Amino acid sequence: MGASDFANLPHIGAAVRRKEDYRFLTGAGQYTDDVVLAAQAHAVFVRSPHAHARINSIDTSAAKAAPGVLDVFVGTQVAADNINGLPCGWLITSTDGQPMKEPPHPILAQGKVRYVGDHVAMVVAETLQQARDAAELVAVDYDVLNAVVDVRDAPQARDALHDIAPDNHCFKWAIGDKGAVDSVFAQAAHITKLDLINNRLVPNAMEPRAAIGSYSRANDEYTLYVSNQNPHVERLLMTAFVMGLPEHKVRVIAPDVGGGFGSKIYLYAEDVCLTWASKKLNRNIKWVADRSEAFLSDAHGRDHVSHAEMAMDANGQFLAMRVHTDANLGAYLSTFASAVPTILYATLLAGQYTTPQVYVEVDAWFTNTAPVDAYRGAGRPEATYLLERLVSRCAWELGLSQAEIRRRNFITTFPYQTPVALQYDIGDYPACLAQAEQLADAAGFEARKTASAAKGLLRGIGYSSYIEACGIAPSNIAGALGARAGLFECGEVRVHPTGSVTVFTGSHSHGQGHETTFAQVVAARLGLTPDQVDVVHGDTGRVPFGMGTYGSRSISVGGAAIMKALDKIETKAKKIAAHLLEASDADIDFANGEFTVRGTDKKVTFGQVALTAYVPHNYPLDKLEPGLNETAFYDPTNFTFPAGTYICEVEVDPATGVVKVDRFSAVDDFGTIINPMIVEGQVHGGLVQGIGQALIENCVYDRETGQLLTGSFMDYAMPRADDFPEFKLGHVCTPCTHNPLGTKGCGEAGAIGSPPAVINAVLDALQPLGVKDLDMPASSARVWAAIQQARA
Ligand code: MCN
Repeated sequence: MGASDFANLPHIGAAVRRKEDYRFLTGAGQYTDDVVLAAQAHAVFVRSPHAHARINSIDTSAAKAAPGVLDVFVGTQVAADNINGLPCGWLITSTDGQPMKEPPHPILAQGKVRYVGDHVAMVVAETLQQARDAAELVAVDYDVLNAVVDVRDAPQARDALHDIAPDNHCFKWAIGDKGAVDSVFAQAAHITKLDLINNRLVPNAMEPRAAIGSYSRANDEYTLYVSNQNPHVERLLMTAFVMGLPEHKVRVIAPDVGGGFGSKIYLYAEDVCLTWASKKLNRNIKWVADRSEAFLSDAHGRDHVSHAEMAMDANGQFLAMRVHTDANLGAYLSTFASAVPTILYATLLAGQYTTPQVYVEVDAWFTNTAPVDAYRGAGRPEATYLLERLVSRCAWELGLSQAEIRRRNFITTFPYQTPVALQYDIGDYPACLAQAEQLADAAGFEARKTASAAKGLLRGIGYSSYIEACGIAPSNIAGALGARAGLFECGEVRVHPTGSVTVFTGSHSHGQGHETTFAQVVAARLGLTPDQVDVVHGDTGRVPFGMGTYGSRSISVGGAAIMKALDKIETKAKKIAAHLLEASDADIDFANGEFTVRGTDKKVTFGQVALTAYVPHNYPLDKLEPGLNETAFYDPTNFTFPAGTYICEVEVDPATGVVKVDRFSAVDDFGTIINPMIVEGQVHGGLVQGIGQALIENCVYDRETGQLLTGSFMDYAMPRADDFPEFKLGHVCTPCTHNPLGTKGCGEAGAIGSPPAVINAVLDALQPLGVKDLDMPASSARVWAAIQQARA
């Protein structure tokens, strides 16, 4: 079935209420901490209080003797049991042809700790309180070393983190033709330059990470319950790379998961420790992070320091761009850390524009901070922030409007090959901008600005035209770029004898509503209602295989795998129907849940066919197996390229520096939309995260000691509903050309497109005062300070 036929099916584009919400709203969800196994013990991790220190000794004797303690584990036992360190899933090759530096990432510290929160020991006791009390008794003798937390300080750090990276440098990577870019710059009529920082963020999923390790002596099998976004990947990494176990002996279950935003993609040390210790103690062992632990030990996001330049002709036509970025990787390489500031970042720097030449160079550094990895958007927010800030600055320097400079440079013919590897299949960027200006009432801005001025307030408008690559990705391209895994997805459609359906998907839902939207897809194809379709995910014991959820890939890759399985179901069901109707299967049509013989009024329902498949009394058994159950794997041929324009309007109080977001309009192109209500929710959530980054969220380590200064919600400001106006959303639809649903991912767009719109608006407001630059977050203190500095 083609994407345009699919878009016209019933239930597609319908705002079906989320099936999963009844469970969540009535407290019936099953999160990892809700799982209680027999004789469950509890683990507590002893974490480093220092950012960088040598471990002279660890004395666990008092802790082991404490009441209820089953054992205390340290790094030497890990090494003795040949448990490897955590692997990195993406190999980046430096410009000199050398592989990136991959220092060991032990699950319990061996000889050294490298960030505050690094894992030193695991205490297991009968009760949580006993484990906590005993953890206090673990005595660690440290020699404190100098710490480095800011990426700009990393090359000069007095004490390197890892022996194999004496200057803390992990890799230098580049894309584009430097020579060609430099020669365009040498002759350009105008060059705009910008230095900017993309602030470090803490993901803060509502449910902190949690895991239960379990071992069965009866069959020598492990089960790991874990709050995670991709259980099959977790299992693959843990078995094949870390523990050396056969995969079929480990089952990973990620039950209900209360948000992840990227931070639960990775294999973490705690997950391995619990699995390993469950066999050693022959006990089920639970660990649930408290919020302080989450701040310290979840992988963080962003943390780039960049310099960007755009070369233009006198009319504001972009001729070439060059960028240098220093990326903070934290203390160790997390699972996808190396892909974020490279493949997922630099390849997006052409944006929506025809810039013929782009050159990007990235230096990646180790620092004494928590590992940095993908966080909602992963590389693409960093690219969009840089590019869209630069583009608005170009406009201001040339005296053009923010809309006009974008319109002059938009790509309008597709497919479009960018100079940074990606090929966009389709889009309509001018249409998104035009609709966003209409929604935002851009024409009325000057009048509103005058009204604000009458109140003593400064009003500004900011534009951002983002593009992202999601639906990650073709395995062969990813492999050529360094991925150490495939990036397909798997779906199984199991039709039951009574005609209801269970779908098993390798995608994982942790807030995105898959149980509803995937059911809509199946119901649409088979002529059922979404209630007749159940969606199972998050269990390696039930789902055949999966690559999980990140990069807004689930509907476009996971959904497409289900579509392929549905094609197989339809083909087989038509054969059964043809037999029942005594016709040739070539003459059978299937629509609205009915099989008909073309040109006749003979028909049979999907339910009758399903029953026949399992009660094959009248059945072509000589040619066809009974049953109606199909599995498919889908590997996309390209990314999908959602794009849009966001317009933000702010009022700034020059006396206090307080920024109020007064209007926010977002027009996105997600191709065909399955469920507009869920998509709207995804965009709202993304916008809140992006605007949060732009205005208040900031993860700060002390530059001298390496202590995390923003380790609780008292110090790390999370956005709240009353920080925002009612968002105005609009859509343009250019269906993706290469997946059978025509969908493009929507899960990250809001977080990608919004930060530059906000900062551009604040800078626009502050222009009369001479403020030309501002880094995120534009907190009132920072804005006020920038105003004072400009006035001085
Ligand atoms: N959808 C749709 N029509 C489209 C595109 C998507 O109806 N054209 C629906 C999908 O069917 C799905 C939802 O929208 O129900 C999101 O789909 P998609 O864009 O494919 O993204 P994923 O499901 O793969 O979700 C991942 C994405 C990412 S990468 C992050 S990070 C993120 C996000 O989703 N983390 C989230 N949204 C989140 N939402 C919640 N509540 N919690 C998180 O941790």
